[in-house]
Amino acid sequence: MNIRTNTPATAEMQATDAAHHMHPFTHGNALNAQGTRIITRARGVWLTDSDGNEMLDAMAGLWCVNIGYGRKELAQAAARQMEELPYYNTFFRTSHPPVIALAKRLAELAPGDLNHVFFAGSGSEANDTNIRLVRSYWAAKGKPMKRIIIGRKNGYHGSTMGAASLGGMRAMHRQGGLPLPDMAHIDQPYWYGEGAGMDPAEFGRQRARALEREIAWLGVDNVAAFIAEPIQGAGGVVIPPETYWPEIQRICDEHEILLIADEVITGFGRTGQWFGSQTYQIRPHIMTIAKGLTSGYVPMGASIVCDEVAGTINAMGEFYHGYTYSGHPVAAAVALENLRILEDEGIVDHAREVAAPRLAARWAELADHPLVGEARTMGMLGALELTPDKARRAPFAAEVGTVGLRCRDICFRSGLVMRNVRDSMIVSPPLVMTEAEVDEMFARAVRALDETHRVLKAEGLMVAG
Ligand code: PXG
Repeated sequence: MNIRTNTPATAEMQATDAAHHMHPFTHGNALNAQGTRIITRARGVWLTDSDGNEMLDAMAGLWCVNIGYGRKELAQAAARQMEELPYYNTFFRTSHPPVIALAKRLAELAPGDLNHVFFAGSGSEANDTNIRLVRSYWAAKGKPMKRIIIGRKNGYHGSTMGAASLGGMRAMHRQGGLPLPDMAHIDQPYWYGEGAGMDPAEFGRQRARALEREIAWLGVDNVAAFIAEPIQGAGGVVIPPETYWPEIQRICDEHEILLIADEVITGFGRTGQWFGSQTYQIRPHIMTIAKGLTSGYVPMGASIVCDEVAGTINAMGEFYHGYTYSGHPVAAAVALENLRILEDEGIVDHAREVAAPRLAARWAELADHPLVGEARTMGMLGALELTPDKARRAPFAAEVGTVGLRCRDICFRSGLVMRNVRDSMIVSPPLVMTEAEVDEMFARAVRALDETHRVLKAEGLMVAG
């Protein structure tokens, strides 16, 4: 444990933070009693806090810093654009060079005929755009009844009213009267958690066919679209069985259902291809992007839309939708520079051929740890399912999340940002990680798991529920 006691400067910032800053996804009073960790600098895959502690960031911020921290080229691109044209909108028959270049670049990178980009400020906003796009599309096609969008339980699509409704997070729905009308949610392809005893391939097919059943139940004339993350991120890095996506694709093809791939996490190299849709050979009509689009250096999200949907929307008259910051020039300039770096430095290839295989190999070793029920990876995403009973892969007797949170705190204290979802631990590191850095991440994970195991035993928490 290399944590030093808080300096007076840190304590003062913590007090001010507690007094005035409301944090996202946080129990405010609990946090304020404990105090925040204040991150002051970052380089490569390393974070530094206000007391000088260094931490290896196995989460790439919040799944977004794909090219790593501290790339001056992005700062320079932002500065140049701010001096040239810091802001202009794209509403009233106006456009500007960076947004034009970025739309073209994204159309080139995105698979199939995803050739048209509607810009937003975040992934949530982009998904709100998608709700309006797909409903407007069907209305323009003379089928205004096709309004229902099917998502998945434990899916995550953002935190606005619309995006949270698409998502299947029950705790979020309970706050604020969600989901909005005309949203439905099917079961997720979470084999470890929900497929016990079943062959994974069969489980994958079964969970995909839940979509077909739901469409039949709701009536195909009422269903506009299905939205899903190629791999669920916030839900706990749920990697679907290989049978899942081909079956989903078949169902969407056979029924008149638009497919929205939410690539906010899986985009821009995370799975070893530019997009998760390529990894899983999905042919979406719309793709949601954000995060890795700018490597998180500035906020930006977008919907990349296929020829048919964009053509219909463009022809229907005015689409009454847009954000002040749709296609913000500074964000667009930063995104372009980020994409240039990803491409020129072969970072997606590096992720696929160097970093991800190393992560997969080291992660597989963790499967032997007495606390680990399953260790899985896909590209630069990984999860560890913690269990008190390896043989039965049983859950803990303690309230769900108790052990995960314990482990997360121990990770942080031992210089590793690896976070928990329920009682699983997840990683999504910068794609630029070297093999040595993957090894360092692994070594820190082992130390943290050992320490967690020791603490759980000492406190009598290694008990199955
Ligand atoms: N779709 C997906 C798949 C996401 O992961 C969003 C949409 C929303 O993007 P914005 O930019 O509006 O946040 C996300 C965001 C977590 C966590 O705890 C994950 C996200 C956001 C906040 C927390 O893992 N993902």
